[in-house]
Order: sequence, then C-alpha cells, then structure tokens
Amino acid sequence: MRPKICGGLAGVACGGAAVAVGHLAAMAFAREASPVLAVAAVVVDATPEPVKHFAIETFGIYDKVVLLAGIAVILAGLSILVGILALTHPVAGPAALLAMGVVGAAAALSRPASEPWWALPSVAGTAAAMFVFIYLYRPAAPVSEGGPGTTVDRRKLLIAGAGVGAAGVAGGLLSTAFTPDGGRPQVRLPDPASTAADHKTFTDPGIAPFHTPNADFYRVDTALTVPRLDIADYRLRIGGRVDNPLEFEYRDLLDMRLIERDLTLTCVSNQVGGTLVGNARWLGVPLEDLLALARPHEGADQVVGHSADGWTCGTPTSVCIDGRDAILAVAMNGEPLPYEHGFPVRMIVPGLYGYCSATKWLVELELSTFEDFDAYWVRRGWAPTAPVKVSSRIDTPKPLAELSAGTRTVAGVAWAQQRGIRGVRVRVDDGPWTATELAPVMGTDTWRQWRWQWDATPGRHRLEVLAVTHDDETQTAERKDTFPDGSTGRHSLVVTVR
Ligand SMILES: Nc1nc2c(c(=O)[nH]1)N[C@H]1C(S)=C(S)[C@@H](COP(=O)(O)O)O[C@H]1N2
Ligand SMILES: [Mo]
Repeated sequence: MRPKICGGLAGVACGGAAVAVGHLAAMAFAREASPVLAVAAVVVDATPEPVKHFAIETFGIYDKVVLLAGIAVILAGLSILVGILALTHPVAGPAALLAMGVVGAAAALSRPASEPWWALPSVAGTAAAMFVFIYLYRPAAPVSEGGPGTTVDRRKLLIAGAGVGAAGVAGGLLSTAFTPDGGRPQVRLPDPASTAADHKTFTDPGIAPFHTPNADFYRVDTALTVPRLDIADYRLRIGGRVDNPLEFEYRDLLDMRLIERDLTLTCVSNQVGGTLVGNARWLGVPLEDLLALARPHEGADQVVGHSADGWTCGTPTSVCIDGRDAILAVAMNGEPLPYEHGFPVRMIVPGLYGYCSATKWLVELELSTFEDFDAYWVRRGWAPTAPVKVSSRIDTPKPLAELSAGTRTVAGVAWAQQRGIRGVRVRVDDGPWTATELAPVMGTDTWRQWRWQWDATPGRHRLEVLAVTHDDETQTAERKDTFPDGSTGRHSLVVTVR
C-alpha cells in the first residue's frame, strides 16, 4: 500500500475512534451529548431558513438522515486529508483531533438542555483518537524523505481499523439495547370522560384511511434522536404570567378529566397534494381545564410550549380556551403516545398548523406575550401563528397512473380544521365541476374522505380537486408557497386511460 493511502486510512481510523468512543460515552449519560449528534443539532438550528425549507421539501422525512450522512462524508474527507498531512507534519494530527474535540464539546454545551458534563463524551472521544494516533504514527527513518516525517505501519493499521470498527458496532448495538423505554409499556390508559363518535368511513383501495395508523403518521421535528422521557420523573410545569404556577406528574394528568377526539394535524410545510397531514384519535386533558387552574394574567396572549429538547412553540392563549378541543394529549389511536409523536405528553390544537400548536415531549407551558417571545420557527421567519388553510388531495389514482377505460374511483381527503368541509368537487380536463360523495363525518376538526365514480374514456386526462368549507370558502386555485404561513393551490394530476 502506498504511504499516502496508509496515511488517509490512519486518519479515518483516528476520526472514527473519536466519533465512536464519543458516541459510546454519551450513551452512558445523555444521548444528546454525543459529539456528532450535538454538532448535527447545531447545524439544524443554525441553517438559514431557505436551506432548511429546501431540505424539508426535497428530502421530507429523510432530512435528518441526509444531514447525518453529509456530516459523516465531510468528517471522513477531513480525516483523510489530515491523515495524509500528518505524514509530513506530524503535529497536524493531534491539532486536528483537539480541534474536533473542542467543536464537539462546544456543540454539546450549547444545546438548550445541556449540563456541564455533556463535554465529557467529546473529551473521551478525543483521548481515544489521540491514543490511536500515537499507536499508528511512528517517526520515519531519516533516510526515507529527508525531513522529519512519520510512517504508518500496515499491520497496526489493520488492528486499529478492526478496533475502531468493533467500537462502532458496539456503540450501535448498545445504543439500541440501552434505549430507555421511559415506562411506556407499563402505562394503563384511563377511560375518557367523553369520546368521539364512530361513523362510517371509506375504505376504497388507495384512499387515505380515516384514522392514520400511528406507524404511518407523518413525523416532522428538529430532534435528531427521538427524546425518551421517563414518566417516573416526568414533570409538566405551568408558569410564566400566571397567578398560580403549577406542576404535574404524569399520573396527575391521567387522573384529570380526559376527552378523546378525532383531530387532523397538518404541517405548515405540507405542499399542495402533500403527505404531511394525518388524522388520529387523541386522548388528553383539555387545556382550558389546566389554564383555569393556573389563572393566566390579563394580557398574557401567548402560551409557549417548551419541549424537553429545547424546541419552542407559541399558541394564542385565546384558542386554548375558546371552547375548541385543545388538549394535552397522552394517547394516539388508543395507545400511549409513540415516542416519535411526543411521549409522554404533547399539545394538540385543532385549526392551527403543528409548528405553532403541537409541541411534542412537552415539559412546560409558559404564559407569555407575542410581544415578549418568538418561538423556534417564528425566529426563522414563519408567521407568529397560522390557521390551517382549506386543502384537498387526490389519493387515487396516482399521478401518471395508467388505467383501463370504464368506471374508475377517484378519491381522496379534504380538510379545513375548525370550519369543516361541506363539499368537494372534481373536474376532468377543465370541464364542469362535479360534486363528489363525502364520508359522513360529524364535526369540523377532521379531514373528510371524498370519492367519485369517473367514467374514464381513453386518452390523457387531467384530474383536479377543490374543497368548499362550511363557512363557504371555495378553495383557491392561486398557488402560494408554504412559507411563511402555509400553501394554497389546487391539487391536480395527469393519468392515461387505455
Ligand atoms: N418538540 C417538538 N415538537 C414539535 C416539533 C418539533 O420540532 N419539536 N415540530 C412541530 C411540527 S412543525 C409539526 S407539523 C408537528 C408534527 O407532529 P408529528 O411529528 O407527530 O406528526 O409537531 C410539532 N411539534
Ligand atoms: Mo410542521
């Protein structure tokens, strides 16, 4: 093997040791203290809004995987360069490793929930990498190149490679095996004081089911690792501008009046025809009950939700107490909240997009004002609050599908939380609008399934849908981007009939 290749590989072994050992050490305390995850979290928070917007729209739910893969590629590239450089300038190795350690520690310490000892995993990673460096790099025989240089022994490179690989695998296995369950398997859900009515729903193939199964429910958040809170030491604080600050344990919340409701949650980043929307049956404590106990001050017009990972969300106090089913949810579709969807407690407010209403892993409600506090996405230019816009989607047929001529089902869902869907219309090739059949849904806060039997004739056809709300808003055709308060425009697609 050529010396430079050896140098590059040795660099990767040192960088890999730093990452693997740093991550492994973090497993013992707090996963968020892992140097790679902390750096990635800092990148997420520091990314300019247009880039983040692009990432969510391009990679959707895979945005985090793409980010971590990007960081891995950059790290590997730098490690190779430093590894080669260290052959002629040995001091470059320890200097780069030290810099890596400082960056990792600083990133971990900068996280909102950090503790001073969150620097330790980075220190451990750097120490391990230094050890690998000293093991691998030996001063070269003076005859070889002239100046002071180093060489890397191939046999040691193999040993170090195997060692780092094993540490990496062990870290991976350990982090899976030691992921705490937070007591979720032991949760027994109480019966609700009142439950949403059951009604007939459409089950035509291809249409979104009325209740989105938890496993299929979209996930949007800034968390690189899903927080795992433990119900044993869970506390919900209600404070800020209130007469009566409160603290609840998880059990206290389950003992309060619980209501169960079908509510459709929508992301402001959902594009026309997009999938960042889902409907679930949520069980939770009415927010008005909690706020009545805490007694907000006059003028405290914003409820700030704080997540365990430091994310924040601002909701108008008025919508939390205006009689709508705004809740702190503890269960989703009959199960304790899944970890990804905010276990043990999250907020759900019908009618507002998730970024300004749906804090997951909720640990504090702080009564504040819109004047005093900008929540996470508001600081990045999104609207201080945003009601969900009327939307409709064609689920079947799929875009560019090939169908045979005859009677074909065109179907999908439409939503306008808090106002409700009165009608859904479709048209073919800019022809006349036709009313569709609607599933019999009570209430205004869920999406409504619609379907229409189409007499499909051969050729290429464009299908288009629009919804009308109970308060008579007809969905506009005007296309508007999701930033800063949600998209508008009508979903349409082209199919070929044979
Ligand atoms: N803690 C926390 N809660 C959060 C977010 C987040 O990034 N962190 N994202 C919000 C956004 S933008 C949306 S659309 C909803 C999505 O909820 P879901 O992932 O359960 O579908 O959660 C909201 N709650
Ligand atoms: Mo969102």
